[in-house]
Amino acid sequence: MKQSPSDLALFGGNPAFPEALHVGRPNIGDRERLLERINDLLDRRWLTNQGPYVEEFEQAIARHVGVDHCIAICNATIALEIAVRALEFTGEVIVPSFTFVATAHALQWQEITPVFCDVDRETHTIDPERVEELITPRTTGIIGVHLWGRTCDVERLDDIARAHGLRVLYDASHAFGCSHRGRPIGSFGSAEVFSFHATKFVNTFEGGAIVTNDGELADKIRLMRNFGFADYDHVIYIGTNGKMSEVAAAMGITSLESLDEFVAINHQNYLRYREVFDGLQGVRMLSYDETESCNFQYVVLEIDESEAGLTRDQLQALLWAERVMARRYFYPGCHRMEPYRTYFPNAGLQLRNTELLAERVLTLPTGTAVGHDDIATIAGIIRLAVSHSDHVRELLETRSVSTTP
Ligand code: T4K
Repeated sequence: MKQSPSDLALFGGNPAFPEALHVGRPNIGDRERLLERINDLLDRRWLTNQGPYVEEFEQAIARHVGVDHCIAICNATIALEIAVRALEFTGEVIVPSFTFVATAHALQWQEITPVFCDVDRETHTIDPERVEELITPRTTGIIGVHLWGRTCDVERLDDIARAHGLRVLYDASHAFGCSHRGRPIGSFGSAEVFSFHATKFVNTFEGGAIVTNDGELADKIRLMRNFGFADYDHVIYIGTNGKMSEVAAAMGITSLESLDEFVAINHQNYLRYREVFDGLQGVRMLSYDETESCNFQYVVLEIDESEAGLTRDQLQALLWAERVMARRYFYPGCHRMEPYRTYFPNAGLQLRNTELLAERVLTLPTGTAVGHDDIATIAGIIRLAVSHSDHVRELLETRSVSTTP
Protein backbone atom coordinates (compact mmCIF):
# COMPACT_ATOMS: atom_id res chain seq x y z
CA MET A 1 0.00 0.00 0.00
CA LYS A 2 1.25 3.49 -0.83
CA GLN A 3 1.95 5.71 2.15
CA SER A 4 0.89 9.28 2.45
CA PRO A 5 3.29 11.95 3.71
CA SER A 6 1.54 11.98 7.08
CA ASP A 7 2.53 8.34 7.60
CA LEU A 8 6.09 9.52 7.59
CA ALA A 9 5.63 12.89 9.24
CA LEU A 10 8.96 13.73 10.74
CA PHE A 11 9.00 17.47 11.04
CA GLY A 12 5.27 17.86 10.56
CA GLY A 13 5.50 19.01 6.95
CA ASN A 14 7.18 22.01 5.47
CA PRO A 15 5.15 25.23 5.77
CA ALA A 16 6.37 26.15 2.27
CA PHE A 17 4.33 23.23 0.96
CA PRO A 18 0.81 23.32 2.40
CA GLU A 19 0.06 20.81 -0.34
CA ALA A 20 2.46 18.04 -1.24
CA LEU A 21 4.73 18.56 -4.24
CA HIS A 22 4.59 15.58 -6.57
CA VAL A 23 6.77 14.11 -9.25
CA GLY A 24 4.64 13.74 -12.38
CA ARG A 25 2.17 16.53 -11.65
CA PRO A 26 0.40 16.90 -15.01
CA ASN A 27 0.85 19.88 -17.30
CA ILE A 28 -2.61 21.14 -18.23
CA GLY A 29 -2.06 23.56 -21.11
CA ASP A 30 -4.74 25.92 -22.39
CA ARG A 31 -7.80 24.89 -20.40
CA GLU A 32 -10.19 27.02 -22.51
CA ARG A 33 -9.04 25.38 -25.76
CA LEU A 34 -9.38 21.96 -24.17
CA LEU A 35 -12.92 22.68 -23.02
CA GLU A 36 -13.82 24.03 -26.47
CA ARG A 37 -12.57 20.82 -28.01
CA ILE A 38 -14.48 18.71 -25.51
CA ASN A 39 -17.62 20.67 -26.39
CA ASP A 40 -16.93 20.07 -30.08
CA LEU A 41 -16.58 16.35 -29.69
CA LEU A 42 -19.75 16.19 -27.59
CA ASP A 43 -21.61 18.17 -30.25
CA ARG A 44 -20.28 15.81 -32.91
CA ARG A 45 -21.28 12.80 -30.82
CA TRP A 46 -18.16 11.04 -31.97
CA LEU A 47 -16.38 9.94 -28.84
CA THR A 48 -13.97 7.21 -29.93
CA ASN A 49 -13.14 4.77 -32.77
CA GLN A 50 -10.75 6.85 -34.87
CA GLY A 51 -12.54 10.16 -34.67
CA PRO A 52 -11.27 13.43 -36.13
CA TYR A 53 -9.27 14.44 -33.04
CA VAL A 54 -7.40 11.14 -33.02
CA GLU A 55 -6.61 11.60 -36.72
CA GLU A 56 -5.41 15.14 -36.05
CA PHE A 57 -3.32 14.03 -33.07
CA GLU A 58 -1.69 11.21 -35.06
CA GLN A 59 -0.78 13.57 -37.89
CA ALA A 60 0.65 16.11 -35.46
CA ILE A 61 2.82 13.49 -33.73
CA ALA A 62 4.05 12.03 -37.03
CA ARG A 63 4.92 15.52 -38.26
CA HIS A 64 6.63 16.41 -35.04
CA VAL A 65 8.96 13.43 -35.06
CA GLY A 66 9.30 13.18 -38.84
CA VAL A 67 7.90 9.68 -39.36
CA ASP A 68 5.46 8.30 -41.91
CA HIS A 69 3.10 6.61 -39.48
CA CYS A 70 1.73 7.30 -36.04
CA ILE A 71 -0.86 5.01 -34.51
CA ALA A 72 -2.42 6.47 -31.36
CA ILE A 73 -3.07 3.90 -28.63
CA CYS A 74 -4.98 3.97 -25.34
CA ASN A 75 -1.72 3.83 -23.32
CA ALA A 76 1.94 2.97 -23.84
CA THR A 77 1.72 -0.43 -22.14
CA ILE A 78 -0.86 -1.66 -24.66
CA ALA A 79 1.18 0.07 -27.38
CA LEU A 80 4.23 -1.97 -26.34
CA GLU A 81 2.18 -5.16 -26.29
CA ILE A 82 0.80 -4.49 -29.74
CA ALA A 83 4.22 -3.54 -31.14
CA VAL A 84 5.81 -6.67 -29.63
CA ARG A 85 3.15 -8.82 -31.26
CA ALA A 86 3.25 -6.98 -34.58
CA LEU A 87 7.02 -7.43 -34.71
CA GLU A 88 6.46 -11.15 -34.11
CA PHE A 89 8.75 -11.30 -31.12
CA THR A 90 8.72 -14.77 -29.56
CA GLY A 91 10.99 -16.80 -27.26
CA GLU A 92 13.35 -14.33 -25.59
CA VAL A 93 13.66 -10.58 -25.89
CA ILE A 94 16.50 -8.62 -24.34
CA VAL A 95 15.34 -5.70 -22.25
CA PRO A 96 16.81 -3.53 -19.48
CA SER A 97 15.70 -4.24 -15.93
CA PHE A 98 16.16 -0.60 -14.95
CA THR A 99 12.88 0.65 -16.42
CA PHE A 100 9.22 0.94 -15.50
CA VAL A 101 7.83 -2.57 -15.14
CA ALA A 102 5.48 -2.11 -18.11
CA THR A 103 8.41 -2.69 -20.48
CA ALA A 104 8.93 -6.21 -19.10
CA HIS A 105 5.24 -6.95 -18.58
CA ALA A 106 4.48 -6.22 -22.24
CA LEU A 107 6.60 -9.27 -23.05
CA GLN A 108 5.69 -11.63 -20.21
CA TRP A 109 1.99 -10.91 -20.77
CA GLN A 110 2.47 -12.69 -24.10
CA GLU A 111 4.62 -15.43 -22.61
CA ILE A 112 7.77 -14.03 -24.14
CA THR A 113 10.72 -14.18 -21.75
CA PRO A 114 12.23 -10.81 -20.88
CA VAL A 115 15.96 -11.39 -20.62
CA PHE A 116 17.18 -8.66 -18.31
CA CYS A 117 20.22 -6.77 -19.41
CA ASP A 118 22.33 -4.36 -17.39
CA VAL A 119 22.43 -0.66 -18.16
CA ASP A 120 25.39 1.60 -18.71
CA ARG A 121 26.53 3.20 -15.47
CA GLU A 122 26.56 6.70 -16.92
CA THR A 123 23.69 6.80 -19.43
CA HIS A 124 21.27 4.50 -17.53
CA THR A 125 20.32 2.97 -20.90
CA ILE A 126 20.78 -0.64 -22.04
CA ASP A 127 24.45 -1.57 -22.37
CA PRO A 128 25.10 -2.89 -25.89
CA GLU A 129 28.16 -4.85 -24.74
CA ARG A 130 25.99 -6.82 -22.33
CA VAL A 131 23.27 -7.29 -24.98
CA GLU A 132 25.59 -9.32 -27.17
CA GLU A 133 26.41 -11.70 -24.32
CA LEU A 134 22.71 -12.45 -23.76
CA ILE A 135 21.80 -13.45 -27.31
CA THR A 136 20.77 -17.11 -27.64
CA PRO A 137 19.11 -19.08 -30.45
CA ARG A 138 15.77 -18.16 -28.83
CA THR A 139 16.36 -14.41 -28.98
CA THR A 140 14.09 -12.59 -31.43
CA GLY A 141 14.43 -8.96 -30.45
CA ILE A 142 15.78 -6.18 -28.31
CA ILE A 143 13.81 -3.48 -26.54
CA GLY A 144 15.85 -0.37 -25.78
CA VAL A 145 14.43 2.21 -23.38
CA HIS A 146 15.36 5.87 -23.84
CA LEU A 147 15.30 6.33 -20.08
CA TRP A 148 14.68 9.86 -18.79
CA GLY A 149 14.64 10.96 -22.48
CA ARG A 150 18.34 10.18 -22.75
CA THR A 151 18.73 8.09 -25.84
CA CYS A 152 20.08 4.57 -26.21
CA ASP A 153 23.21 3.82 -28.19
CA VAL A 154 21.03 3.20 -31.24
CA GLU A 155 23.93 2.75 -33.64
CA ARG A 156 25.49 -0.09 -31.64
CA LEU A 157 22.12 -1.71 -31.01
CA ASP A 158 21.33 -1.56 -34.74
CA ASP A 159 24.66 -3.16 -35.59
CA ILE A 160 24.12 -5.97 -33.09
CA ALA A 161 20.57 -6.54 -34.26
CA ARG A 162 21.62 -6.65 -37.90
CA ALA A 163 24.46 -9.06 -37.19
CA HIS A 164 22.10 -11.46 -35.39
CA GLY A 165 18.95 -11.03 -37.48
CA LEU A 166 17.02 -9.36 -34.64
CA ARG A 167 14.57 -6.48 -34.63
CA VAL A 168 14.77 -3.53 -32.28
CA LEU A 169 11.81 -1.85 -30.64
CA TYR A 170 12.30 1.31 -28.58
CA ASP A 171 10.32 2.13 -25.51
CA ALA A 172 10.42 5.91 -25.97
CA SER A 173 7.87 6.56 -23.22
CA HIS A 174 10.13 9.27 -21.77
CA ALA A 175 11.55 10.57 -25.02
CA PHE A 176 8.91 12.40 -27.00
CA GLY A 177 10.51 15.68 -28.11
CA CYS A 178 14.07 14.36 -27.70
CA SER A 179 16.67 13.79 -30.38
CA HIS A 180 19.69 11.58 -30.99
CA ARG A 181 22.49 13.12 -33.04
CA GLY A 182 20.02 15.72 -34.23
CA ARG A 183 17.43 13.18 -35.40
CA PRO A 184 14.15 13.15 -33.47
CA ILE A 185 13.37 10.06 -31.44
CA GLY A 186 10.61 8.19 -33.26
CA SER A 187 12.32 6.83 -36.34
CA PHE A 188 14.86 4.49 -34.77
CA GLY A 189 14.60 0.69 -34.81
CA SER A 190 11.57 -0.99 -36.36
CA ALA A 191 9.20 1.12 -34.27
CA GLU A 192 9.14 3.34 -31.19
CA VAL A 193 6.51 3.73 -28.50
CA PHE A 194 5.62 6.99 -26.76
CA SER A 195 3.66 7.39 -23.55
CA PHE A 196 1.26 10.30 -23.15
CA HIS A 197 0.23 9.34 -19.64
CA ALA A 198 -0.90 12.19 -17.37
CA THR A 199 2.55 12.27 -15.78
CA LYS A 200 4.34 12.84 -19.09
CA PHE A 201 5.10 16.38 -20.16
CA VAL A 202 2.72 16.06 -23.14
CA ASN A 203 -0.32 14.11 -22.06
CA THR A 204 -3.62 12.68 -23.21
CA PHE A 205 -4.77 11.74 -19.67
CA GLU A 206 -3.97 8.12 -20.56
CA GLY A 207 -2.42 7.45 -23.94
CA GLY A 208 0.43 6.35 -26.09
CA ALA A 209 1.46 5.94 -29.70
CA ILE A 210 3.48 3.68 -31.93
CA VAL A 211 5.50 5.45 -34.60
CA THR A 212 7.28 3.82 -37.52
CA ASN A 213 8.39 4.32 -41.10
CA ASP A 214 7.42 0.77 -41.99
CA GLY A 215 4.09 0.95 -43.83
CA GLU A 216 3.36 -2.76 -43.64
CA LEU A 217 4.01 -2.82 -39.90
CA ALA A 218 1.80 0.26 -39.42
CA ASP A 219 -1.09 -1.43 -41.28
CA LYS A 220 -0.77 -4.48 -39.08
CA ILE A 221 -0.70 -2.35 -35.92
CA ARG A 222 -3.80 -0.43 -37.01
CA LEU A 223 -5.64 -3.72 -37.47
CA MET A 224 -4.44 -5.04 -34.13
CA ARG A 225 -5.51 -1.86 -32.35
CA ASN A 226 -9.10 -2.35 -33.56
CA PHE A 227 -9.86 -6.07 -33.05
CA GLY A 228 -8.46 -6.89 -36.50
CA PHE A 229 -11.33 -5.15 -38.32
CA ALA A 230 -10.39 -4.37 -41.94
CA ASP A 231 -13.90 -3.10 -42.65
CA TYR A 232 -17.41 -3.37 -41.25
CA ASP A 233 -18.03 -6.98 -40.22
CA HIS A 234 -14.71 -8.03 -41.68
CA VAL A 235 -12.03 -9.27 -39.27
CA ILE A 236 -8.81 -10.42 -40.89
CA TYR A 237 -6.42 -10.60 -37.95
CA ILE A 238 -6.24 -11.19 -34.23
CA GLY A 239 -6.58 -7.90 -32.44
CA THR A 240 -7.42 -6.13 -29.24
CA ASN A 241 -8.92 -2.82 -28.22
CA GLY A 242 -6.05 -0.35 -28.16
CA LYS A 243 -7.96 2.69 -29.40
CA MET A 244 -7.47 6.19 -28.11
CA SER A 245 -10.62 8.14 -27.24
CA GLU A 246 -11.50 11.54 -28.71
CA VAL A 247 -11.30 13.26 -25.35
CA ALA A 248 -7.79 11.90 -24.88
CA ALA A 249 -6.76 13.13 -28.33
CA ALA A 250 -8.34 16.54 -27.61
CA MET A 251 -6.11 16.78 -24.56
CA GLY A 252 -3.14 15.65 -26.64
CA ILE A 253 -3.66 18.27 -29.33
CA THR A 254 -4.10 20.95 -26.69
CA SER A 255 -1.02 19.73 -24.86
CA LEU A 256 1.04 19.81 -28.08
CA GLU A 257 0.10 23.47 -28.57
CA SER A 258 1.93 24.23 -25.31
CA LEU A 259 4.86 21.91 -25.94
CA ASP A 260 7.42 24.70 -26.31
CA GLU A 261 6.26 26.32 -23.10
CA PHE A 262 6.38 23.00 -21.19
CA VAL A 263 9.89 22.27 -22.41
CA ALA A 264 11.04 25.82 -21.59
CA ILE A 265 9.71 25.49 -18.02
CA ASN A 266 11.27 22.03 -17.58
CA HIS A 267 14.52 23.39 -18.93
CA GLN A 268 14.51 26.35 -16.55
CA ASN A 269 13.70 24.05 -13.65
CA TYR A 270 16.51 21.73 -14.67
CA LEU A 271 19.01 24.61 -14.82
CA ARG A 272 17.82 25.90 -11.48
CA TYR A 273 18.17 22.48 -9.85
CA ARG A 274 21.66 22.16 -11.33
CA GLU A 275 22.64 25.48 -9.91
CA VAL A 276 21.35 24.71 -6.43
CA PHE A 277 22.92 21.25 -6.27
CA ASP A 278 26.25 22.37 -7.64
CA GLY A 279 29.07 21.12 -5.42
CA LEU A 280 26.82 19.27 -2.98
CA GLN A 281 28.77 16.18 -1.98
CA GLY A 282 27.13 12.81 -2.51
CA VAL A 283 24.32 14.30 -4.61
CA ARG A 284 24.88 13.93 -8.31
CA MET A 285 22.29 15.29 -10.70
CA LEU A 286 21.97 13.67 -14.10
CA SER A 287 22.70 15.97 -16.97
CA TYR A 288 21.15 16.17 -20.40
CA ASP A 289 23.03 16.82 -23.61
CA GLU A 290 21.93 20.36 -24.38
CA THR A 291 23.12 20.14 -27.97
CA GLU A 292 20.19 17.78 -28.54
CA SER A 293 16.46 18.42 -28.35
CA CYS A 294 15.38 17.42 -24.90
CA ASN A 295 12.16 17.52 -22.87
CA PHE A 296 13.88 17.73 -19.45
CA GLN A 297 10.85 16.03 -17.90
CA TYR A 298 12.79 14.11 -15.25
CA VAL A 299 15.08 15.61 -12.63
CA VAL A 300 17.17 12.66 -11.52
CA LEU A 301 19.57 12.47 -8.60
CA GLU A 302 22.02 9.76 -7.67
CA ILE A 303 22.68 9.68 -3.93
CA ASP A 304 26.01 8.24 -2.86
CA GLU A 305 25.65 7.31 0.81
CA SER A 306 29.39 7.24 1.42
CA GLU A 307 29.61 10.95 0.59
CA ALA A 308 26.16 12.24 1.48
CA GLY A 309 26.10 10.50 4.86
CA LEU A 310 22.53 9.40 4.11
CA THR A 311 21.05 6.69 1.99
CA ARG A 312 18.72 7.57 -0.84
CA ASP A 313 15.89 6.04 1.19
CA GLN A 314 16.69 8.13 4.26
CA LEU A 315 16.70 11.24 2.12
CA GLN A 316 13.41 10.24 0.55
CA ALA A 317 11.83 9.63 3.96
CA LEU A 318 12.90 13.10 5.02
CA LEU A 319 11.56 14.69 1.84
CA TRP A 320 8.24 12.91 2.21
CA ALA A 321 7.97 14.18 5.77
CA GLU A 322 8.45 17.65 4.31
CA ARG A 323 5.72 16.94 1.72
CA VAL A 324 8.09 16.60 -1.20
CA MET A 325 7.05 13.33 -2.81
CA ALA A 326 10.35 12.42 -4.47
CA ARG A 327 10.19 9.04 -6.20
CA ARG A 328 12.51 6.05 -6.38
CA TYR A 329 12.17 5.41 -10.10
CA PHE A 330 12.90 2.57 -10.97
CA TYR A 331 13.29 0.72 -7.70
CA PRO A 332 13.88 -2.17 -7.20
CA GLY A 333 14.46 -3.03 -10.87
CA CYS A 334 12.08 -5.28 -12.80
CA HIS A 335 14.12 -8.39 -11.97
CA ARG A 336 13.24 -7.92 -8.28
CA MET A 337 9.52 -7.66 -8.97
CA GLU A 338 7.11 -10.53 -9.48
CA PRO A 339 6.88 -12.68 -11.42
CA TYR A 340 10.46 -12.07 -12.49
CA ARG A 341 12.12 -12.49 -9.09
CA THR A 342 10.60 -15.95 -8.84
CA TYR A 343 11.50 -16.85 -12.41
CA PHE A 344 15.04 -15.46 -12.27
CA PRO A 345 16.13 -15.36 -8.61
CA ASN A 346 19.77 -14.85 -9.53
CA ALA A 347 19.29 -12.21 -12.23
CA GLY A 348 20.77 -9.51 -9.99
CA LEU A 349 24.20 -11.13 -10.18
CA GLN A 350 24.47 -10.00 -13.79
CA LEU A 351 22.94 -6.58 -13.18
CA ARG A 352 25.54 -4.70 -11.20
CA ASN A 353 24.75 -1.19 -12.46
CA THR A 354 21.01 -1.78 -12.26
CA GLU A 355 21.33 -2.84 -8.62
CA LEU A 356 23.47 0.17 -7.83
CA LEU A 357 21.20 2.68 -9.57
CA ALA A 358 18.05 1.17 -8.09
CA GLU A 359 19.55 1.91 -4.66
CA ARG A 360 20.69 5.43 -5.51
CA VAL A 361 18.27 7.14 -7.88
CA LEU A 362 15.71 9.64 -6.70
CA THR A 363 13.56 11.78 -8.99
CA LEU A 364 12.35 15.22 -7.97
CA PRO A 365 9.26 17.24 -8.89
CA THR A 366 9.39 19.43 -11.97
CA GLY A 367 6.98 20.66 -14.66
CA THR A 368 4.58 23.57 -14.73
CA ALA A 369 3.36 22.90 -11.18
CA VAL A 370 6.81 23.59 -9.74
CA GLY A 371 8.21 27.09 -9.29
CA HIS A 372 11.73 28.32 -8.70
CA ASP A 373 10.94 28.99 -5.04
CA ASP A 374 9.83 25.38 -4.65
CA ILE A 375 13.13 24.24 -6.13
CA ALA A 376 15.07 26.45 -3.76
CA THR A 377 13.14 25.00 -0.82
CA ILE A 378 13.61 21.38 -1.97
CA ALA A 379 17.31 21.97 -2.49
CA GLY A 380 17.49 23.69 0.89
CA ILE A 381 16.03 20.60 2.59
CA ILE A 382 18.48 18.32 0.80
CA ARG A 383 21.48 20.56 1.52
CA LEU A 384 20.51 20.80 5.17
CA ALA A 385 20.03 17.04 5.41
CA VAL A 386 23.41 16.31 3.86
CA SER A 387 25.23 18.86 5.98
CA HIS A 388 23.60 17.48 9.16
CA SER A 389 23.45 13.87 8.09
CA ASP A 390 24.34 12.47 11.54
CA HIS A 391 21.54 14.40 13.15
CA VAL A 392 19.04 13.45 10.44
CA ARG A 393 19.93 9.76 10.73
CA GLU A 394 19.44 9.95 14.46
CA LEU A 395 16.07 11.64 14.08
CA LEU A 396 14.93 9.06 11.56
CA GLU A 397 15.92 6.29 13.95
CA THR A 398 14.57 7.78 17.18
CA ARG A 399 11.24 8.69 15.65
CA SER A 400 11.16 5.25 13.99
CA VAL A 401 10.31 6.73 10.63
CA SER A 402 10.30 4.13 7.92
CA THR A 403 13.15 4.66 5.50
CA THR A 404 11.56 2.36 2.99
CA PRO A 405 8.40 4.12 1.86
N1 T4K B 1 7.68 2.42 -20.30
C1 T4K B 1 8.25 3.31 -19.46
C2 T4K B 1 9.73 3.47 -19.51
C3 T4K B 1 7.47 4.07 -18.60
O1 T4K B 1 8.04 4.93 -17.74
C4 T4K B 1 6.07 3.87 -18.60
C5 T4K B 1 5.22 4.63 -17.70
C6 T4K B 1 5.51 2.95 -19.52
C7 T4K B 1 6.35 2.24 -20.35
C8 T4K B 1 4.04 2.73 -19.59
O2 T4K B 1 3.35 3.89 -20.00
P1 T4K B 1 1.74 4.01 -19.76
O3 T4K B 1 1.12 2.68 -20.04
O4 T4K B 1 1.53 4.47 -18.33
O5 T4K B 1 1.33 5.06 -20.78
C9 T4K B 1 3.74 6.58 -13.31
C10 T4K B 1 2.91 6.57 -14.57
O6 T4K B 1 1.62 6.03 -14.30
C11 T4K B 1 3.56 5.80 -15.68
O7 T4K B 1 2.90 6.17 -16.88
C12 T4K B 1 5.03 6.16 -15.82
N2 T4K B 1 5.71 5.37 -16.80
C13 T4K B 1 5.72 5.99 -14.49
C14 T4K B 1 7.17 6.38 -14.58
O8 T4K B 1 5.09 6.83 -13.54
P2 T4K B 1 3.46 5.44 -10.97
O9 T4K B 1 3.13 4.05 -10.53
O10 T4K B 1 4.65 6.10 -10.44
O11 T4K B 1 2.16 6.36 -10.82
P3 T4K B 1 1.60 7.18 -9.56
O12 T4K B 1 0.14 6.96 -9.52
O13 T4K B 1 2.40 6.87 -8.36
O14 T4K B 1 1.81 8.69 -10.01
C15 T4K B 1 3.09 9.23 -10.20
C16 T4K B 1 3.15 10.65 -9.66
O15 T4K B 1 2.38 11.52 -10.44
C17 T4K B 1 2.66 10.81 -8.23
O16 T4K B 1 3.61 11.62 -7.57
C18 T4K B 1 1.35 11.52 -8.34
C19 T4K B 1 1.46 12.29 -9.65
N3 T4K B 1 0.19 12.38 -10.37
C20 T4K B 1 -0.25 11.30 -11.07
C21 T4K B 1 -1.42 11.38 -11.78
C22 T4K B 1 -1.90 10.19 -12.57
C23 T4K B 1 -0.54 13.55 -10.32
O17 T4K B 1 -0.11 14.52 -9.66
N4 T4K B 1 -1.69 13.65 -11.05
C24 T4K B 1 -2.17 12.61 -11.79
O18 T4K B 1 -3.20 12.73 -12.46
O19 T4K B 1 3.58 5.39 -12.59
